[in-house]
Amino acid sequence: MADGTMGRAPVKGVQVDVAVVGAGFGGLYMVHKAREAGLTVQGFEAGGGVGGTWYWNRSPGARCDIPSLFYSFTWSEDLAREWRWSEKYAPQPEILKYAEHIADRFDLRPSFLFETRVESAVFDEAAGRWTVKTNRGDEVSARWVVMATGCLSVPKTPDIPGADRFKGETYLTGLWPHEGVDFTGKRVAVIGTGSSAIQSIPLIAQQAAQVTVFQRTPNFSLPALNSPLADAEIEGFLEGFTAYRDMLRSGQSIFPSPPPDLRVQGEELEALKAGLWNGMGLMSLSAIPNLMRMPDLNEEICEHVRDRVRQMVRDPEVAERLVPRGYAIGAKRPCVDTNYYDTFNRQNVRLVDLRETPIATLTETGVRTTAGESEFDVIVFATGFDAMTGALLKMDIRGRGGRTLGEAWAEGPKTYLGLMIAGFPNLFTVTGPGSPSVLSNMISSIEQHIDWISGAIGWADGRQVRTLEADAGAQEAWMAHVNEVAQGSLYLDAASWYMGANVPGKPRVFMPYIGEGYKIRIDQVAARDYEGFQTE
Ligand code: N01
Repeated sequence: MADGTMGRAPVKGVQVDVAVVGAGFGGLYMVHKAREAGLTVQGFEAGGGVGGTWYWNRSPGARCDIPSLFYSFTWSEDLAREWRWSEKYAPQPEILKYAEHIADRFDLRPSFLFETRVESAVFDEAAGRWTVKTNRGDEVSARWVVMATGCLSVPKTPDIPGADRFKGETYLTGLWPHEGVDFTGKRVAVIGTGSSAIQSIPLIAQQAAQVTVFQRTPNFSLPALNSPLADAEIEGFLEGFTAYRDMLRSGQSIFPSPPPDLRVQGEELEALKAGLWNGMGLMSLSAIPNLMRMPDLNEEICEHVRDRVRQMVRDPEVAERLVPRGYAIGAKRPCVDTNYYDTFNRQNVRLVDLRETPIATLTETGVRTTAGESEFDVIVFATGFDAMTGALLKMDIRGRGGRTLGEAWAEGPKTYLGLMIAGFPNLFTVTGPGSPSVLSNMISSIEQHIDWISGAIGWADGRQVRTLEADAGAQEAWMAHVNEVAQGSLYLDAASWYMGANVPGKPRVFMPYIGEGYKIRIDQVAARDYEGFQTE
């Protein structure tokens, strides 16, 4: 549903304190904080409603891979107490409703222009302001710009020969039709085996006549063991709410901080392995200390998971093809599934291993691999996103001296703390590269960043500071630190989207920050009058 901005006249000549790009969780909270501080704000959103990635990603089975109770904001205790999740892992429609509830509860929609894509943001050095332009002819001048554009919001164009030749139905998981898709009686190809595919394949297979899964790299997946949330679980969470919120605020949580340097073995290791099957998904993996720094330990866990896959899939040849190899568990984002492996025991599901028989081309009627051609009615591209930098680089962002963000990031993204970029004053990134971001609980990291950004704006405004900007030297030192802590980790060995490796031509740089105490560090920077930032 559009939010009433269709057919409107362009907004011109308006000056605001803050421009917010995106009406996902980050953009919604930022608008709330800015208004609470008495600032004028203009939000922009390409979609017809709020929700960001949860507005677009409506493919079957889409749901969060962090338990819902933790996939929640903590900044409003009232909100936490009045919102009720129905399942352990909330489905996409419910997460979207949560975003809509926040928008209504805090009356945030009037601050956004919907169906409006920001095309450029250009910094005027003389005025110390940004000019933001959109595809609807809007031109708004803002002192501050907050890019709440999401880390997984730009679906990758399928880089498959003949991708536009197929004449049947095609869908991208990241841009799913709002009215849904009826697969009944259809022959369906799914290309890709990341989280989006692993969540949707079991449901598509229940409906379609046949499903053929084209797998290039098998993924590690753990069972969600999803279930309705019992009252007692919700009450237990709410009883501990204040302590949980304080733990997040103090930066002492296991998410996003990795576990401490401990060696696990013997019974303790066996218990941690068993824990992978308890339905806590990614949280159970992150409970294994040093998983990403100890190759032997990691391989032991990989083999444990592989054995489980072999037990779940009846045909041993299919099982062997589904078993992930050649990279560490955790180095590509593991999935949390419902009946994924069991789906390959169905008569109507076939697996094509693209490592044995790569796709030669899509044809008008199907997919041709080196082993021959198969016909389909529908192709689902579950081929992923231009992650972390895609949405930012899609816009024409120009900082000091007219330098584009594309030029500044030609060798990969560079930020100070994942929050600001040298040469781009007064512009913030939410969960940007160089922060824990996609390796953390995103909603908690979004909350941390918006709190920090609001604090920085308040501090600068209180001192009549015209511009706040990451110092080039501080940024260089931070990036050196980000790279240093990543060295020796198993993340660097996998061709993952964390590394930009899934997008042809994208610089291969490990983008998230995996050091400890990130939140403590950014709070210290603020407490030291924004150490590492320059002001004018
Ligand atoms: O994308 P992906 P996704 N030919 O990049 C394959 C979040 N998310 O949308 O690995 C053939 O993981 C590609 O193969 P390979 C979550 O953070 C969360 O599934 O490059 N295959 C891979 O198998 C997740 O990690 C949820 O060899 C091609 C797949 O397509 C992130 O979003 C749900 C190909 C892409 O997998 C991205 O997930 C959904 C080609 N040309 C998503 N190009 C939750 O649970 C790509 N592939 C919260």
